[in-house]
Amino acid sequence: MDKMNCFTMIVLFLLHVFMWDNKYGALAAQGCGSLVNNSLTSPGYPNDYPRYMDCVYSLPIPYGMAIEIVFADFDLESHRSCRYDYLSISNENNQTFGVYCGHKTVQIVSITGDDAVITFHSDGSVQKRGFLLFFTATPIGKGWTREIRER
Ligand SMILES: [Ca+2]
Repeated sequence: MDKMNCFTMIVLFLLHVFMWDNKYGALAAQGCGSLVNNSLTSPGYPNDYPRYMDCVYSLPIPYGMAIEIVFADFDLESHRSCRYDYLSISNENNQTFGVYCGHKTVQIVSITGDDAVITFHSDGSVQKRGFLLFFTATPIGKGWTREIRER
């Protein structure tokens, strides 16, 4: 094999690996799951979530209410600005209520707007157990967050 042929073979091989990786990502993204009985788990939970996941979940917020999300279990790859794996909580106007990663015990996030939008992303390495979230609709300003603060 001359040098040119060898180079072509390497390029074709790398292209193949890249495309396989992309295909894997697309397949994995189909396994995002959905909200069941006001709860949401990461793909594969309580086993480690797959790599290359991009999941978006949307939940309508009843008029005059806020949605409160309780982190019953939460363990994502840790990074100080959550650039690898993250859970992002926003509403339909892209108003962000928080971006989370690492290990968290019970934490409550309150969302207002028309829809709660939850986004989960994982990158190509280091997978963790993921999350178990619970959703509750409460009248605005009378949620658990406030009750805890007033105690
Ligand atoms: Ca990761």
